[in-house]
Amino acid sequence: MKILLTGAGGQIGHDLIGALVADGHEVVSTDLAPRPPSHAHAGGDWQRLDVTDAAGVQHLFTEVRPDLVFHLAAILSARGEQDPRLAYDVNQTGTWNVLEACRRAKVGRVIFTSSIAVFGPPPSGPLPDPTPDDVALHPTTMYGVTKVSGELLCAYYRSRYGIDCRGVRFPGLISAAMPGGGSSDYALFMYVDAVRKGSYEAFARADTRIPLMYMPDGVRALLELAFAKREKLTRTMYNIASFSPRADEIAASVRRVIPDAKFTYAPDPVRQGILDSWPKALDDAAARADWNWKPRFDLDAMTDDLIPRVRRMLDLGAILSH
Ligand code: AKB
Repeated sequence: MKILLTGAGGQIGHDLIGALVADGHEVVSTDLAPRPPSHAHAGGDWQRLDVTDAAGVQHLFTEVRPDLVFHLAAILSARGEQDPRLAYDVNQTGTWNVLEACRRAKVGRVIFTSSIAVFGPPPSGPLPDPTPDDVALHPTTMYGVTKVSGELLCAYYRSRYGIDCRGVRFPGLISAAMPGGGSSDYALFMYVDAVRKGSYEAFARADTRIPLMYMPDGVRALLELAFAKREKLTRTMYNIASFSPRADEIAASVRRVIPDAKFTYAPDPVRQGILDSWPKALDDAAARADWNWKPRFDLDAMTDDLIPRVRRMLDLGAILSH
């Protein structure tokens, strides 16, 4: 199958490209930036694409004519609060441009990567814990606002034009790749800085609890949803869940492997506010029922697998920078 990815230079693309190439697909990765050295191993073709450039998106999609598109390009929550206009342009206009190009290039299926950031505290009280798929959406960030809109656009293009657009609401994703501009990044930095410095001062409180997921489960979820039979799906967007540890529980899990690692907590008001607005845990019953979604990694299994990978990532980074 011919598969095109937008925003392939990010954290998800790093692992998704390799999985698609290994499965024998013809992969065209696109991003504003050239292929990063960290993605060099992944294979496939790499093309420059700015998703805010409607004509450029249209041209490339018509030229490539992919069967399936993974739309990953986005400005994440914390970066989006520094520059809401940029977040609007990339996430909102970019998604419109991608869906329009899919319609005109007759792309059959689009996978949209939504987020827990679509949720926010309703005026009537806190979010249900765990939070189900169908609650009123009150995002507090521009990232969340544009993800809600992206979900609605997907549903619109599905019913109006028959494009098979489907997606998942990702928890904070953790992998051996440097994240970029997310509020959930404290969780990954607890691993990265424990390995490279032996300590980390988190920008979140010790009792911060949000849904998290290890990237191998995240990539598998995208693949399973992308190739699920259409008649099995009862929804356009699905909550998916793995585990929801407090920050100090992540610290304890890291210290099982790196006993001397030290963690302190200095909450940043903006990012802590965003984290506090998100669900503590997700109810993913629909994904489990419709396409047999099930995570494989819990917190400690992720820690055991991730720390050696973070070590390799940092060693490779040191080699590349010399
Ligand atoms: C972020 O922190 O903005 C993202 C997300 C949870 O979607 N990682």
